Amino acid sequence: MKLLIISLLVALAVAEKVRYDGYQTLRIEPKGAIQNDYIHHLAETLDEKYDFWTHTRNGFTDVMMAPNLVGGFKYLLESRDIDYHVMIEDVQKLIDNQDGILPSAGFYETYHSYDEIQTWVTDMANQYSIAEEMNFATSYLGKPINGLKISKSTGGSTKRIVYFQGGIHAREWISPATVMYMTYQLLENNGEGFLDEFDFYIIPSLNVDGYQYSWTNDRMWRKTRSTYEGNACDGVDPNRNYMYEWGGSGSSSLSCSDIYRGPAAHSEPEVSGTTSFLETLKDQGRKFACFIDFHSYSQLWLSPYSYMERDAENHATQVGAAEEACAALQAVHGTRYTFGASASTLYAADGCSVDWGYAKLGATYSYVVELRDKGRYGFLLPENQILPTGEETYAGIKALLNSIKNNS
Ligand code: 0X9
Ligand code: ZN
Repeated sequence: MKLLIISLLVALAVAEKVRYDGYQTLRIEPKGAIQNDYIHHLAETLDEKYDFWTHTRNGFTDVMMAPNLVGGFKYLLESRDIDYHVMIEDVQKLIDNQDGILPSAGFYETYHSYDEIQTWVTDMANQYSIAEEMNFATSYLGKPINGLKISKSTGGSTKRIVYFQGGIHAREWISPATVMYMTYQLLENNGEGFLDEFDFYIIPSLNVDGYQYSWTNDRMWRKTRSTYEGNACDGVDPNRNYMYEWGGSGSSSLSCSDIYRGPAAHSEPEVSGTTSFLETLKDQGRKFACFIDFHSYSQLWLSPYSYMERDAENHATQVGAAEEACAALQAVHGTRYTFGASASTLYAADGCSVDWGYAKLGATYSYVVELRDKGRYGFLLPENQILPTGEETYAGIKALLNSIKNNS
């Protein structure tokens, strides 16, 4: 009987999961200003019903849609002579195939659940004397957002801070996986000589509620899991929730949008908690050298500003260091990244972490890094790419930190 109940419960839990059978992802490649403006307009007006995975101002846009919407959408594009192709035929098939390629995969060759990530944090802190477990914040659903401090200093440090965060967008699983791999490498290699210069603060998975939800209920979930009275949909895009130029045109006021900015800046405890943690360090007189928010996908290394096409005062320095990072990254497995200022390279997005890290926290080297791939798998990057992504990104980070070291 007990077994029956358990299997019924399991069946129910499985049945609850959102399925993406027959969902397609199209890659749209508009040409010229009229087509570009039209796609931009579609992304702004249809984004509650269609899932815009990514879009660039003057490049391609990837959009996922339910089977019943595919025909109409293709017709819309064809009638305007806009180029597109089907990038993913059946999203559910990719979700089903995503794991299980490596027969006896190691820890850094598989994706890990929220619980496993938090256990990993504790294990790292226990294993390495230079690592210390940190509770950065608590999520909307009351879960701890834990991470690590890596430092050689014992109290009263005046070293510049390097800060990494992963997993702000739930479905971008390669982000926490890469941050964990790099943290492990840093610990194994005793800080790679960087600990004389910097203290590291690292959060592998920031949006823990959303991440968990992407494991249990909806693989394509992006936002937090907060609920606000009067809102039709749950969740806020945490990367539109930062208190810098919050509430502009590169975000949405509609709760069902994937770029919903939330009812107020820092409404999300994941954002308010982690930013206050960092601000406290700043108030104690600490200087931030580097702030990186890891996302996927598109292979981009972007600096401020994001809220509009505007070059930061440190634009040349930022882009120069990003170029060095991307060259070192490419040298490992040949993976090509594009670098530049965020809004000019991608599209304007306000209330983003990269702008906050630069303008409010004062990190000269503030970036948003979009990891692999360029759309073949998108958010559903197979597990056999975790290790190579980790290796190349780590090489990029080391080059970046060396460049920061040499630049003052
Ligand atoms: O839109 C985002 O938050 C990031 N892309 S993602 O596909 N991972 O969601 C990029 C933010 C970078 N800033 C600009 N878009 N300007
Ligand atoms: Zn993202």
